[in-house]
Amino acid sequence: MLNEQYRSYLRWVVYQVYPRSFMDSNGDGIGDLNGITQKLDYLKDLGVNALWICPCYQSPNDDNGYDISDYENIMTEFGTMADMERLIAEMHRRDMKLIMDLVPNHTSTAHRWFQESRKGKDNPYSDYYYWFDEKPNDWQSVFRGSAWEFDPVRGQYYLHSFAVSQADLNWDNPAVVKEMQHVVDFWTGKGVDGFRIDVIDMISKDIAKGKNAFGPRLHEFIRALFGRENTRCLFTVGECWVGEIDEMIRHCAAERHELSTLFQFDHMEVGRTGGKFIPKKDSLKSLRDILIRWQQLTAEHDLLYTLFSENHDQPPMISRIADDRELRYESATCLAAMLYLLKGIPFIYQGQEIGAASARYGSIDQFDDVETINAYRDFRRTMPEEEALERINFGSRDNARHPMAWDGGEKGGFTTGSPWLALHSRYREINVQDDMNAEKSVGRFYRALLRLRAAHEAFLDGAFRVISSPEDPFFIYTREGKDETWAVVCNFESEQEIRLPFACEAPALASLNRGTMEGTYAPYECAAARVR
Ligand code: TEU
Ligand code: CA
Repeated sequence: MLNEQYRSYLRWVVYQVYPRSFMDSNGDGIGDLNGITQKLDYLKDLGVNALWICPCYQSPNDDNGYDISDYENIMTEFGTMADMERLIAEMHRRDMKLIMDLVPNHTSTAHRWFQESRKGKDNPYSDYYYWFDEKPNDWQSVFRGSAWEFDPVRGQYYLHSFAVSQADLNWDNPAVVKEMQHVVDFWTGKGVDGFRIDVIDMISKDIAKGKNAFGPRLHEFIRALFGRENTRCLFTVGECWVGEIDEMIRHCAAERHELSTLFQFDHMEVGRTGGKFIPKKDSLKSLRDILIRWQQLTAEHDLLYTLFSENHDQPPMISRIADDRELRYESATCLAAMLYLLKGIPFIYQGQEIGAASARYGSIDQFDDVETINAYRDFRRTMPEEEALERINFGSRDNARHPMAWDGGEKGGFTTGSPWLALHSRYREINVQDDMNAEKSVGRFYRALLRLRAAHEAFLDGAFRVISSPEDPFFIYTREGKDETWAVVCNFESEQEIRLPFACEAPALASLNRGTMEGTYAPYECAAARVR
């Protein structure tokens, strides 16, 4: 049984904001904190009551804020600390929770700590990072190339698991633990309600044993951040690459006072193969089977599960395993019903609520993401431009980072200036205003779904039960609460005759007009009803 604090998180509906691309309030073409404040009522109306805001700390933006040069100051382009304090106050006035993005594994090489550390071996910051005379192994960066960079100032190699300018912090140095505890306390003091923690499993390494993550002190370090008296009250969600339930238990069992929950990424591999740039024919069936597994595992072990299908690193799911063209509305609403009526905490990525799809561009110059550009350079060593661009268009993180299109006007209602990244190639078709006015509106469906979910305890902590069979080309499940049971039907890519083993009321939620829960379902049609 989940404890009271964890059960309260089941009422959270989190919207992930990529601040650079959400709303520009001052015409410089870059999204900012005041732009988020301007849109709080839009988010409240959507049915959201918590925000996860990607890093907005001082940064040179080599990795768009995940390369931090000052954890306790706001990125110049995003505004001021006063703007952040106003955003927090305005959110709390609307009873919205704020989850900040903590990046404890690495800093920008522009950070004061790195600038001091590189000066030599005898200063207080010398061991804040990993320094070696020679490369101790052949580790590769996640963004390609060696993970070891020679620094001419210090005359040694330092570790960077990501971009060259993202130096990994040495957590075995107690001073680093203290610094990160201070960062958590600083933002908790500002009224922040929780943290999403970037690559949390990497903060403990064992270089001698070749482990760049899940090192021997991982849980000690996580507890050093969130197991303290003043931090146990925080909501914490780790970006973890755990594969098995026993690892998730070690991270998230309530009595361990480590993480409240985590992002489990098994389903992020659907629709692709051999890394993130090569598509693979796939369908919602793959997503369904993974969701079923983790619904059952987390229920069995009283763990909180995060319900998400995208984020700022992933191309939109409907472009990968559904139909983002002729059946874009049906695909987007089916994915929402399939995901967000399950047991867990909904995480909605900006644009998902209007059926955002992947973009397409004809030149690498229209991309920004460091991972994408490094991958393109790699591909061009062995393949023609056209094939390299095909891969980039499929897998680039920029697919999720185009400025939010609030309308189909000249700059998509995002800015009055020149947008930092090209507007989405389909923004005139996919934008908030046109969606809300459309006969089939993804946004209206999201509002109805989130209202239904919030109104019925069965969707918050009712038991999950699979009704459909593994070979069915659709997904039927129920949520059994104390007083009522609800059924959810999500059809996949082909028209199906669907029968249920129980009687239902008329659908309380339906993506297309239908009067009963049984009968013919159009491709990607979905519905939910109370079981009689
Ligand atoms: O991503 C961690 C991570 O594992 C990356 O490999 C990411 O999943 C990859 O881009 C997927 O192809 C986190 C952040 O979410 C990401 O935006 C940062 O670039 C990265 O850490 C470094 O901070
Ligand atoms: Ca701006």
